[in-house]
This record gives sequence, C-alpha cells and structure tokens, in this order.
Amino acid sequence: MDRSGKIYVAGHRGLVGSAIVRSLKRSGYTNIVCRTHSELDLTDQSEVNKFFEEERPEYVFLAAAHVGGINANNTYPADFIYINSAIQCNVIKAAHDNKVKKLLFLGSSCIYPRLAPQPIPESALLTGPLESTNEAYAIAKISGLMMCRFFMRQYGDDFISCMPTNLYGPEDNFNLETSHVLPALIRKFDDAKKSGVDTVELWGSGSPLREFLYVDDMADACVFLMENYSGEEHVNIGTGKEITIKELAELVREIVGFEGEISWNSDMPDGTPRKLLDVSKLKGLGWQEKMGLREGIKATYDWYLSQAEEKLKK
Ligand code: GFB
Repeated sequence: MDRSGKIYVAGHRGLVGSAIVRSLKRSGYTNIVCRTHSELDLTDQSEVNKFFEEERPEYVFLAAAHVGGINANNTYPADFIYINSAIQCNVIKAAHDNKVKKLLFLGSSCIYPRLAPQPIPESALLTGPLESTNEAYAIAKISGLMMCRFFMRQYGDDFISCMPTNLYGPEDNFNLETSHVLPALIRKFDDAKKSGVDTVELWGSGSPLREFLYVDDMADACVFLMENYSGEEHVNIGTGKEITIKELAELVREIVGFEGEISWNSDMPDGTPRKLLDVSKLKGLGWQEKMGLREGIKATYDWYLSQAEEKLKK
C-alpha cells in the first residue's frame, strides 16, 4: 500500500476497526478516512455509493459487521444474516465500481464446519455442516469471502479475505447478553469482586476449546496481509494455541482477583466443541503474533477499569 494513499476503515469504532486504525498509524499510514454509523449507514446502498464516489478511497479494510457472542448469534439470526450480507454487498460492489486498488474483507473462524479437522486449514471451507448457534453469521461471512474471490476471478479486483479466530482487547463489547466469552468473564468476575457476591455463573459446560488472539496482533496481521498477500484463497489469522473455557475462566478469575466459586449453567449452549485454526499459511508469509494470552487479558482488564463502567455495560 502507498503510505499516502487514502484508506477507508469501515467499522473504525468497533473492536477490530479501531485496532486496524491504531495499527495503520503505527505503520506510518496517515490518510485514513472513517465514518461513524450515524454518518454512514452501510446497509443503505445509495449512501454507500455516494460515500465512495465522493471520497474515492484507494484501499479498504472491511471491518464493519454486526457481531456478538454465542447468545446474540443464536437469538437474532435474521439480524446477523441480513445486516452482514447488506454491509458487505454494498461495500464490495462500491469498491469495485470506484476502482479501489485493494480491499481486505474480515470474516470469522465460524465459517468452518462444526466438526472440521483440527487445526482447521483454509481448505476445510464448505466441507461439512456449520455450527447451528452461529450459522446465520457464518453464511453471511462465507458469502462475503466468496464475493471477494469471484470479483477477483471475474474482474481482476485485488479483493482479499482473512478469517480471524476469537478476538479480544480494548473497545470490546462488555454487555453480558451479547458479548463474547472473554469480556463477559472480565465483567462477571469484576462485578462479583466489587459487590462481594460469592458465586459467578458461566454458560455451558466449560469444556469447549477456543483460540484467542489479541486484537492489536490481529490488526497488525491485517495490515501485513494488505502489504504482502494477494490471492483468491482467504487466510486464517490466529495463534495456533487453544484453551478450554474452564481454563480460561480460571485465568481471568486469577487476573481479576475474584476468590469465590464458579457455577456452570448447562441450559446455555456450548457452541462448537473446538475451533483451532491452522495458521501455517499466515506464518509461512512471515507473520507472528506478539501478545501472550495472560498479558493480553491483563491489558484488556486494565483498559476495562480505565473506562466509565456504565458506558461499557450498555
Ligand atoms: O465467545 P462466545 O460467546 O462464542 O462463547 P463462540 C465461547 C464459549 O464460552 C461458549 C462459553 O462455549 C460459551 O458457552 N461461555 C461461558 C460464555 N460463559 C460465557 C458467558 O458468560 N458469555 C459468553 N458469551 N460465553 C462465537 C460466534 O462463537 O464466536 C460468532 O457465535 C463468532 O459467530 C465468534 O464466530 C468469534 O466462540 O461459541
């Protein structure tokens, strides 16, 4: 990417988009254009077209998405499939029409079959049934990565895709109904510690395995791919390391300093049993993450404590 080229980061207020903006600035990119949700509704095709015609970005990071944890995905599947499909259709088509030089589409490791071989290689895509709790989101994301692939194949557009594993870090969502597990654990243990409650209830059995990547590492990988990769096949982004939800809960409990008990609510879903990404393709290109899980959780907890709590809990 040209250091002074105009870069549009879609979704710059979110966990991922905000980290991409930080990473771009660290790497010396200065010409970054962003719009808040109220300034530009990405589900509105005419607004998106107008924005691209006026701003003419040369590079696009498509990090805007309707996201959530297992409960949000499972409860609101229509919103997840519709909003994500609309955003990506509008942005990818507008990028094509306005001759964007390069675009990176961000998906998710939930695009892979529920019982995919572990660690999951990129080639496992569309080889089996999806996990039901996030099927709607996964279908939208598969469609987005296929759009990039087919715009590249038919028109030669340099539109690439990456599939990050479970992410966490500053600017995450700490709402207990809709968040992912890591921010939920931080908030639940911190609330319990502060209010003197002696048991924290977590969801499912605690036995599923998950892989966690600090969002600033993921953002650096995105910038790295925009600088170093071009190809129809998507690229996994992860650490190649996994941990059970029970072990993760113990780790977060220790970092937060909650001394009470944990109970497991088996009425809540476990989701997919395991989703460890095969990251040999990304590592083969020369990328390596920096942040370990313990220090990443500490950094996220510090950030959480530094924020106005009421704002985060909305
Ligand atoms: O992070 P999470 O919500 O989503 O949940 P997924 C991961 C695991 O943590 C599940 C358990 O087994 C949950 O049952 N868990 C335990 C909790 N306690 C809690 C809690 O208090 N809150 C939450 N949220 N989970 C998502 C997909 O799947 O992963 C999305 O739904 C996306 O589509 C995202 O792909 C990365 O890892 O199961």
